[in-house]
Amino acid sequence: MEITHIEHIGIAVKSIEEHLPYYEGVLGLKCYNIETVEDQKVKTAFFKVGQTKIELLEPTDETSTVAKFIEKRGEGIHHIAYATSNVNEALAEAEAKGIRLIDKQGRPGAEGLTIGFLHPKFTGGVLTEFCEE
Ligand code: CMX
Repeated sequence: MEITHIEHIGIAVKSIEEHLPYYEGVLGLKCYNIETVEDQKVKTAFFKVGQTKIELLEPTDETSTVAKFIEKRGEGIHHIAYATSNVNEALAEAEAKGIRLIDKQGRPGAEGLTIGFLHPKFTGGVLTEFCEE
């Protein structure tokens, strides 16, 4: 696979609104998109930092995997997403190399991207996402 850059870093928060003053007022970043991803049960807020984005993830209900994460581990870094030209090929290659997949195939994510996750138990404890434009 060819990974070109870190597409985004996902950060789990209880409330996007509560954290906007830090990202905008302290770091001086601009929130350019807020979007709900029904499939993932999250509301997302995006900030650009060069080529990479920060994605705040707020659970939309208590069954969201992000709600479970916050309950167990608290707010904080949730995943790292790598940009690649072909998510399905990257997933297949990772699986062939012994990494357990969460997604066998790419699926729709925020910002019109196709996304697919690798299980954190097989990636040194970091939930890892591949993204394709
Ligand atoms: N990073 C690192 N480890 C994580 C993790 C994360 N984000 N989320 C869960 N884990 C760990 C747990 O701590 C747990 O470890 P222990 O067994 O040592 O306690 C283990 O993984 C299993 O986790 P769990 O709490 O039992 O939770 P689930 O198995 O129900 O779900 C996971 C874990 C990663 C499979 C699930 O969160 C998932 O499918 N994630 C992919 C989808 C996703 O995260 N969507 C939200 C973002 C969408 C977007 O970016 O738009």
